[in-house]
Amino acid sequence: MTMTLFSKIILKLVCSMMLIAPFFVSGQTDQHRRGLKDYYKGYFPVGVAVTPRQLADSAQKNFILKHFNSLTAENAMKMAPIHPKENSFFWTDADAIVNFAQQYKLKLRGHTLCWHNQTPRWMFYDQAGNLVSKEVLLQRLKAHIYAVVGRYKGKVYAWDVVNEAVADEPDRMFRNSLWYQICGEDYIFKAFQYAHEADPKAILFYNDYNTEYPRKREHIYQLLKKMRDAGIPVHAVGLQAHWSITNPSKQELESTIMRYASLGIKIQITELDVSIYAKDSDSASGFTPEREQQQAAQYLSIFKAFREHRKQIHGVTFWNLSDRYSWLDNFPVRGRKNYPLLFDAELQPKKAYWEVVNF
Ligand code: HAH
Repeated sequence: MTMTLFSKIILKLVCSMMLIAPFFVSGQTDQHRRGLKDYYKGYFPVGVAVTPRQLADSAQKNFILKHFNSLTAENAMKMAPIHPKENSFFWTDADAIVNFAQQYKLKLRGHTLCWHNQTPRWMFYDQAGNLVSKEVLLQRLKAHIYAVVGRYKGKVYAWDVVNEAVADEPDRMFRNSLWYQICGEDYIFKAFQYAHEADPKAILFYNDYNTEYPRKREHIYQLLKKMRDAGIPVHAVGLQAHWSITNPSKQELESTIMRYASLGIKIQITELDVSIYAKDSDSASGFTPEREQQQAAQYLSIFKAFREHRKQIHGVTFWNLSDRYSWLDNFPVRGRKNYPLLFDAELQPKKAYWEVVNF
């Protein structure tokens, strides 16, 4: 049956009215309904670091569900909070985050199994107060990883197994932590082996910051290459991405992505924020219009790079939800507030947000 041109036009009009009608009815535009995760569907999951208290607050909970499809526990899975004494674990907070992710079908990254910070003192000392031997420390590390990874097996799909083991000093390969002093570099390899034994399906990450600085980038590359060549189960690298309005440049970021990708491993952006202070010594604080503009431009540039490298980038996670609270408040400068995220303290999208979603 053929339709007249007139009836075709009428049909088209009716159909398009039906499509847009719901927005009129609910008074909502596309911009209101869609969250970050929706704009980046087809690119990568978009995640956020959370506390159990945020998930229990209904406004923040709904806001999280609108914008994000992946979570990381900001602190709850770290060694000191979750394993305060050798024979006691504190699961309550981590369980709350895991249950939330299960309930709402969000991806969940585990952070972190072995780090020099937020590690309980008992880990390194015996009852007499002396440092333990390498054998004892590795045994304790294994027990820790088996317990935590084992408990969340099948629920945490990716683990930051080792965090920040590479040194900041350009002439030094490994951070001189107690882990390193007692075990040498072996603790890094062992941590990956234990994690793989505890959950053979989990994607295992080496995670670090300042991954774009040329010397540190090469040191991390060498560590990853050594592990890959030795058959150690490291599957991915996490770029923390604690960046600023001036760092990194798009070109520095792109060469970093390509350098790590050349190892045949996956990359995720694991702890993204863009500090409004170019330097730690910037003491004149405050979210000035100029900084707001620079931050929007930096977010535009890095998300453009992420989209262009979608084949390499397997996830982007923000480190905190909004400028209401960031770990960068008071760090590294005491008394200095930062505004590093896409949403302001009232959870409203900032200029930078629109730069990230308008493409
Ligand atoms: C990250 N370190 C950690 O991975 C994360 O667990 C924590 O919540 C915040 C930031 C970044 C870092 C640091 O802690 C100290 C100095 C430089 C960078």
